[in-house]
Amino acid sequence: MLLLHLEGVDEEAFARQLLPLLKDHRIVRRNETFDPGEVRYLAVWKPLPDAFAGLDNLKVILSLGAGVDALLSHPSLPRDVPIVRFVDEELTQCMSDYVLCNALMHLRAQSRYQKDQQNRNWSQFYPPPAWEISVGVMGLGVLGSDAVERLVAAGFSVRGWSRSPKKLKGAEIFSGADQFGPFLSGTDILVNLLPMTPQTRGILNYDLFRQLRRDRLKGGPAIINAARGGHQVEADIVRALEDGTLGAASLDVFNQEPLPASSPLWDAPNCYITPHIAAISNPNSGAAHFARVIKDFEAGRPLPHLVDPDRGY
Ligand code: NDP
Ligand code: OXD
Repeated sequence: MLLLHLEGVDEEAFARQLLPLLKDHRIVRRNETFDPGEVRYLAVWKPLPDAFAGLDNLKVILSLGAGVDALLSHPSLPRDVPIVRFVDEELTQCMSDYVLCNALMHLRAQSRYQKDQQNRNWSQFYPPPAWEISVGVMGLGVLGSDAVERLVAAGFSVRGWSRSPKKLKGAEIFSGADQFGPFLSGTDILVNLLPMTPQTRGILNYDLFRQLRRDRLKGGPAIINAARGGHQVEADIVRALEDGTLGAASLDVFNQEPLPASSPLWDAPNCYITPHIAAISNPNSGAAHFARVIKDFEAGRPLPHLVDPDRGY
């Protein structure tokens, strides 16, 4: 039996898509009557406090999110059940589209021209070619490494930073805490695609902003955060945008979502806010993913994209 616990997502659409793919399985939703002891698979998005209640025979947890921070911090998460996270071509494409769009916007001095237009001011300033601007990507997993590839193809100078060393074509790679400073000091546009872990919480703070390169991008360095709101210290972003430590910020994620109307981020200068839409897990690909994982598991094949709870992602 597969239980859908897709809080905030169209569960009915998922059930409809899954039915023909998993004909031999009973698919249940939380509001139906079923014996929780019979549930073998849990497909989950934003787990509620009772997400695991009575699920004593669970074999696999299928996360609809690429990020599993909410699952791993759940107090009732069964520790011995494997978690498979969502990895999907469309999700990856959309995330890289978001990163590229915002990096190009900062390269092409969009904040400046937007203000000039509002003031009916004709002032010619020629943005530099992409290769003069260095985009630094934090997190070089599924999403970060694709973003690097797309930024390299767009002509930027690209650098990346991750926990372990890597090789990515056309990019300079840094790893570990020792190389974080040198990574930041050559970065004009900083992209965050890290998972949310105790080590990465609050990483986007004022002290970090001061370490970014200041002399290339007119108006100051920019940040792009499409990972998790918990990565950013929002008061520090407002302060940095106001005092010019940062020239611009593109934010797709927030500490509290929806972003409260009272947040000073809404009015911060050159702050580009989107409502957690950089990349979405859609019912078509999500259902295909869940069905594939279950079928592979039942055929004795290894589970893909396994989360390591000790590592935190
Ligand atoms: P992956 O797990 O594939 O990659 C994580 C990367 O971060 C790895 O390169 C890893 O290093 C690196 N990393 C982890 N911890 C550290 C650390 N302490 N220091 C340096 N590097 C570290 O994740 P994905 O690329 O699939 O996704 C990244 C995040 O994007 C998700 O966790 C999720 O929060 C967010 N997301 C946001 C969406 C949105 O719509 N805004 C949509 C989808 C995802 P190493 O390679 O050495 O292991
Ligand atoms: C995810 C997200 O983690 O959409 O997949 O944020």
